[in-house]
Order: sequence, then C-alpha cells, then structure tokens
Amino acid sequence: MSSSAQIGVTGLAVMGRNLARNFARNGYTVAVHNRTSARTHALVEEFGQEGTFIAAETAAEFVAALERPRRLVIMVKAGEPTDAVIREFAPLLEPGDMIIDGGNAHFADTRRRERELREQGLHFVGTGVSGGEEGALHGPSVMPGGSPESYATLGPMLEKISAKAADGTPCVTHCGPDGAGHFVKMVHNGIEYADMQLIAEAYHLLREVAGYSPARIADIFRTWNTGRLDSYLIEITAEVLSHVDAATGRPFVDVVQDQAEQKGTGRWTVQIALDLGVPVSGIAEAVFARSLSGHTALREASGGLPGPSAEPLGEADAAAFADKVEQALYASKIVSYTQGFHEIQAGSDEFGWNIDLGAVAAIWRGGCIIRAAFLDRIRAAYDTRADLPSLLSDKSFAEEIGAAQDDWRAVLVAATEQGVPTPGFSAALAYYDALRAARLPAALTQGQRDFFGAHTYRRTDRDGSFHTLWGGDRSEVTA
Ligand code: NBP
Repeated sequence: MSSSAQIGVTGLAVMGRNLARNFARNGYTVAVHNRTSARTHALVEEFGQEGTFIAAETAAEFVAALERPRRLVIMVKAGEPTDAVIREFAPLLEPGDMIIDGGNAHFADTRRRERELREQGLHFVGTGVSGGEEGALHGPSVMPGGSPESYATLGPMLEKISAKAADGTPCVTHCGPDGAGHFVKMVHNGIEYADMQLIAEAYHLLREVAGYSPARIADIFRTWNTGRLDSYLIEITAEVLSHVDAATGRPFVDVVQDQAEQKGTGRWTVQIALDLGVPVSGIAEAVFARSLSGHTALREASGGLPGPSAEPLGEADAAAFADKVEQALYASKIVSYTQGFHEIQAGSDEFGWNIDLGAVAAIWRGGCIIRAAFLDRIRAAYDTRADLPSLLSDKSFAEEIGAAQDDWRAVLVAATEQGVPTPGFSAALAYYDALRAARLPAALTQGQRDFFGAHTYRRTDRDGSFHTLWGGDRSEVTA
C-alpha cells in the first residue's frame, strides 16, 4: 500500500464517516478505518465516488497508508474507547506524527493524553468539532488545541473543510495548547444549553401568559429571526413549533414527552465553572431545568401543589407582551454569553492557554449549533478591547441590556404572577443586578462566617484581616 493519504480517519460512525467524506470532497486522499470493518467497506461502497479513499482493514495498514508526518483523526466514543484507540495506534507512529481527537473528550483527559504522547514525540491535538453530522459533512466549526507546530501543518486542512462565516472566514482557529480546544468546545456546549433553555422559556411564556398557539409562536420566532436574535437555534425553533404530528393532527410539541436529556458537556461546563469559581448561573439553570424535567415521580408527586389562578392576556396585551419577551430573551442571551466567555477566560488563565476570545466568537459564527449574527458583535467587542473584563463592559452591549431591562423585569413579574417557571431568565437578571450592585449582602455572609467559624473578614476602611470576639466582649482583633 502506498503512503499517499494526507489524512486518516478511524471511527466511522455518523461523525467520522461524514468528516472523512468532507476531507475527500475537498480533494484530500483519506485513509479510512473502523474497529468493525463493515463500516469501512460501507463508506467506500456508498460514497467512494465522492473522492479518494483508502480502506484499511487493520491498524498497521491504516498507518502505512498515511504520508508523513502522519495525521490520524480519531472519531470514536469519548472516554475509554479513545484511550483504547490511542493504545492501539501510538506504538505504530513515529516522532512528529499527529493524533487528532475530534470526539467530545473532557479537556482534562486531553491534557493527560497530550502529555503522555508528547513524551513519545507525538503531537496530540484535542479538537472540538461542532455542528453534528451535517456540520461534519458540509463544514463544522472546528476548535483545535495542541501544539502550534501541529497547527502549522494541520490548520490549512481544517480551514478547508470547516464552515465559512458570512464574510468567508474559515470557522477554525488554534485555540491554544493541549486541552484548550476541548475546553472551548465544552463551554460552547454549555452556552448551547443556556440558549436552548432561554428559547424554551420564551416559548413557555408566549404559550401560557400570552395564550398563543404553537403555530402562532412559530411565526413570532420567524420574525425574531430576521432581527438581532437571528440564529440557527431560533430558526429551527420555528420549524419544530410549526410541525404538526401526522398521526394525531396535533402540534408536534404537544405530543412529545416533556423530559429533556442531557449529555456530559453541559454538566462538565458547570462542574468546571465551580472548580474555577466562575458564576455560570444561566448554564447551570439550563442543566438543572433538564434534570428537573426528567424527575417524573417528583413532578407527579408535586403536581397538585397550589399556584396562582391566572387567565391568558387579551389580544392587545398579548402582542405587547410578546415584544417584551423578545427583550428579555435577548438580554438573558447577552448574560449567558458573558458567563460562558468568563469561563473560557478563567480556564485560559488557569492553564496558561492565552485563548483569544474574539477569535473564539468568530469561529462560532458558522457551522456550529450556536451560530448567530450576534457572535459578530461579540467578536467586535473583543477586537475593540482584547482585555474586556466582561461582555457587559462593552459599551454597545451595556446600552442594549440597559434598554431591555424594564421589559425584562416586566416579563419576570408576569411569569411570577402567573406561576410560569423561568429559571434562565431569572438567573440572568439576578446576575446582572448582582454585578451592577454597589453593595452585596456578602458582607453579612462574612459576618456570619466570622461568628460561627472565626473565618475573619476584611474591612472597607482599613487593610488587614479582622475577627470579632463574638462570644466575649465583641471587641475586634487583628487576625
Ligand atoms: P459514537 O460516539 O457513537 O461512537 C461510535 C464509534 O466508536 C464507532 O466507530 C465504534 O466502532 C467506535 N468504538 C467504540 Br464505541 N469503542 C471502540 C473501541 N474500544 N475501539 C475502537 N473503536 C471503538 O460515534 P459518533 O456519534 O459518530 O461520535 C464520534 C465522536 O464525535 C464522539 O466522541 C462524539 O461525542 C463526538 N461528537 C458527536 C456529535 C454528534 O452529533 N453525534 C457531534 C460532535 C461530536 P464500531 O463501529 O466498531 O462499534
């Protein structure tokens, strides 16, 4: 077998197969391999005419088919299967070769793998790939980590197969060394959770408070999609809401069980945020909302609890309310991105990745699930000031959220009065109000901690740590 493949893909389920086809369609010779070789043959039989594939039965054949330095993409189930594949292939590779993991790995695993393989002279490139199976085929948003040397040879190939933003820029950037790419992908997924939750709450409010039908709400989302909320998720929301179930003739959304699933990455985003001390309350509420929806027994046991008795709004009030919901949704969305970018900055500081937040916003503009016109604005905010402390410190976002706040508050008043749960909208507003507050009740919390645990406190008027002798004469001592 000649070593003529510029890239190889092992793991040919939906993602790997489509990624291999994407490389081949872009003119690369692609070696393909799968643990169960039936998948390899099926790919070549079905799609062989799309480009040049080299089907490999064994790991040795696969490695032999790759030109040097070898670029070997792993697209298998994250976790132990990825380690198993690395154990199988690493001994067959030579210094300078690259293993690219395009699965949804935890960034800590990626850091470990990168360290271990670096000792053998191999480059390990943990790479976030977003956009699902369609993105893998037609152009995903790609978030590679790993060494700058690996990006020098791999980057141009990724740029070719990636999605392109409206201005033609490839949706790929070298996020930073070792686990930076998988970290960025993790937070991307966390933001995706938050975006979906906020959209769901907007729908719920339009249904319960405004009294609109799913079809009418679909039209509202279509209108919103022509404005500042223009995004893939708003677009598909309109499609899902206007879909009618063929079997019953009822709105599709009314025949689907109201229990959402959650995979690892949303949960990881919150777990890591807790470790880093970053308040990502909007993302956390989105994960918890899905979790709560799945607690069937708990929900059944609580279904009879009292709530307000409320009537939907009249026609004129409902239309005005819908406009307010758009404001609340947009303001809450600004907050979730603020929180997500804060987490990326904190991860970058903690692990020394030097991630360019503007470049991250730019590569999410195409290919991925959270692609949105809004991301151009985020990129512009970081281009104007790379060390922006928070998106809310950007003048234009601050002005927009300021203009939205009255309606945002009014929506939450209506939600509370009518008993419609809005954990995402509410957490976002609480975050906004906490950040802008001159004083927070944390001073009282510090007092309590000093009272029961002698944890000490700092004063507003003097440097140093202090403790009050609560059990004695309540005099203050320097700690
Ligand atoms: P799956 O996550 O369902 O994994 C199936 C693949 O893993 C098959 O090729 C299977 O080989 C292989 N595999 C397993 Br399982 N255990 C293995 C082992 N011990 N050794 C070798 N191969 C093994 O595939 P997917 O949905 O295409 O996703 C691939 C990766 O991309 C995952 O990490 C996923 O999280 C990530 N991702 C998925 C999406 C999406 O929308 N699906 C989006 C973005 C990222 P077999 O054929 O022999 O069983």
